[in-house]
Amino acid sequence: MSELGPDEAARQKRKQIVWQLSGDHRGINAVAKQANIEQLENPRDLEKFFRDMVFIRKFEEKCNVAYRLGKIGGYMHTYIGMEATAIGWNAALRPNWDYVITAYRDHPQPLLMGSDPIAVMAEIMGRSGGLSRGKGGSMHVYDIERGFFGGWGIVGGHTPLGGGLAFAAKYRKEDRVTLCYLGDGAANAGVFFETLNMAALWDLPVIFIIENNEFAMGTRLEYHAADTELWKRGAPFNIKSERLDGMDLLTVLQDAKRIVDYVRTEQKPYLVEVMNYRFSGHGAADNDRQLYRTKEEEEANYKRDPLLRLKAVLRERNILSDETMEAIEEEAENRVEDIYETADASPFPEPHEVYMNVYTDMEPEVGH
Ligand SMILES: Cc1ncc(C[n+]2csc(CCOP(=O)(O)OP(=O)(O)O)c2C)c(N)n1
Ligand SMILES: [Mg+2]
Repeated sequence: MSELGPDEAARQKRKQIVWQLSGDHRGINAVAKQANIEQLENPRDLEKFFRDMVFIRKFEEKCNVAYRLGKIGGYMHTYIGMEATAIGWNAALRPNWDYVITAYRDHPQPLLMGSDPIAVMAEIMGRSGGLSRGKGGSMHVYDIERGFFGGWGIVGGHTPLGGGLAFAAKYRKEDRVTLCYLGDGAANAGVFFETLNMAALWDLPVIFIIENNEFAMGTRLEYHAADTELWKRGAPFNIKSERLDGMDLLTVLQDAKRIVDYVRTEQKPYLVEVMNYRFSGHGAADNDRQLYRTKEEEEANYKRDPLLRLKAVLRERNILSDETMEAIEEEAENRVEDIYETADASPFPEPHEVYMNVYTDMEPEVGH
């Protein structure tokens, strides 16, 4: 038994799988040279995706700084390192029509779905200008107008809601697709299996995206899942399932489009296991990652960085020069600073608001 896990062989096997899926064994420049940009109607779209990815990365890096300054309270979990997954899947959706629901790594989705970034930042900072009026915080960003249904903290607990969204769409005869993201840890939750059963039974147009970032808090996949082949979770329910790469944006775009189109047309559920990796700790307060993973492992995964990969494609295929990419990064950094300053000027909710929008008819007690 190794120091980090009961099954070194399983880890090595997964590394092989991940390498093959993403072509990592060939090196990012070689992959970039052969990147399938022809799948895009307009290769210049890659510039937009690059801007999105840089913006999300800078936005969350700022969140990390703000958390350390005490400007953000409670729990906060970033999506840093996993951005290609949300960007690629979001691109396959119909804006302001399809539905998305996720757990608590929920900053990128509303940003991608068109929510006001100031309102996203203000929510994370617990301010009244936030999307949930500052009462949800980082884990409960929500923007119903855009079709973003949160932002949930109970592991696996939102998966039946994802099924419910798809049920509602089908019941109303609307051809909306629901993306229900969940983590590898959440894939063990009992309620997820019940949801799969009903989704299959009622042919619900929902895609369960299991983001296998290899950890549930400080617990490695082999320690928490009896079967680490998470894509097989759909098999007992006859749900079409597959394992996909989550780090290479071009690959994600292609897979996501194919599957979203299938689900919209066929009106059936789908399940994917997406291989990605979280670069940061579990949450902003997790600062001893070496308790459960080695520095060498982190270094190897930083080389799979979706942002580095996308930059390699833009450079190798002569879409953007290094200078232009640097300018875009600087622009995003300044934009994030402005967003942060504006959000910071928003007040905290009034104390009496704590009793609003909750299931109670209690009157606030004087002195509390
Ligand atoms: C039902 C429940 N049990 C335990 C927790 C504590 N908890 C919070 S996050 C987490 C790990 C979940 O890991 P995963 O689903 O892989 O998501 P990731 O954080 O990797 O995105 C746990 C156990 C919780 N929030 N809810
Ligand atoms: Mg995980």
